[in-house]
Amino acid sequence: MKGVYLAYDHGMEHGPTDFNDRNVSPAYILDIAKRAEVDAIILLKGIARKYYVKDTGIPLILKLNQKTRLYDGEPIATQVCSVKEAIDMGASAVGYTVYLGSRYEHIMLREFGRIEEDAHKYGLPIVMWSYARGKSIKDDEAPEIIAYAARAAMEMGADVVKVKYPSDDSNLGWVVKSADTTKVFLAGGKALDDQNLESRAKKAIDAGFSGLAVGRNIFQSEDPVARIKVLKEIVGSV
Ligand code: FBP
Repeated sequence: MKGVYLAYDHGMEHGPTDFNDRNVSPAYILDIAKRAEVDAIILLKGIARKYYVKDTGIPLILKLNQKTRLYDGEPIATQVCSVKEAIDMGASAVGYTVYLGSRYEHIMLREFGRIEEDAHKYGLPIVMWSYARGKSIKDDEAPEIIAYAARAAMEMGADVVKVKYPSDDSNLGWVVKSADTTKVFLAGGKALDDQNLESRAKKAIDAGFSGLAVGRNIFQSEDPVARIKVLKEIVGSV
């Protein structure tokens, strides 16, 4: 479960504004994943069904819920794919975003709970994107909020939790401790230069994070394969 995961669910989450002529193509992303030997690729079902080939040996994490950014109310992402369908597409794990603190968190928590039961029944790990967001959240990057997000994922039965980097990184170890045995992965966010990305990755790994699940910082880079390889060295998944 240690590693660098390549996330590519942005086309629906943000719209194609994150893409250029090259990385708008799922085939380009799958090729990067293969050449760089990423530890997993994260896709929605539409792309997985058309482009994912299990024989390449890259594990698939199928994201089961999603939203667009066209609606500007309190955040909610609902289920769009079942665990069974994910398994039929060759998934090794499933993923689900919960916006903790949203007015609709109860809907996502309930849905996550059902999916977690299903996934574990079939022997599949489940990854929670645990993001505090909505009107009640004053600072979604405050260290105590990130630790809370990690803890909530553990208590909900997630095997892996993906969290944002906190605005104050002096106690990243507390995030890991709060998650107990749930593996903590770092989300990427907007594009950072090499130095910043590597420094964040090193600090997180030193504090006990198990890896990174990164999108834009890879596919928007000039040399995505090289970038993944550097991150894999830092994580220790080479
Ligand atoms: P990035 O590394 O590009 O931030 O991707 C990670 C991710 O969690 C994606 O899976 C998701 O689409 C995106 O971030 C959501 O970003 P945000 O919540 O900031 O809109």
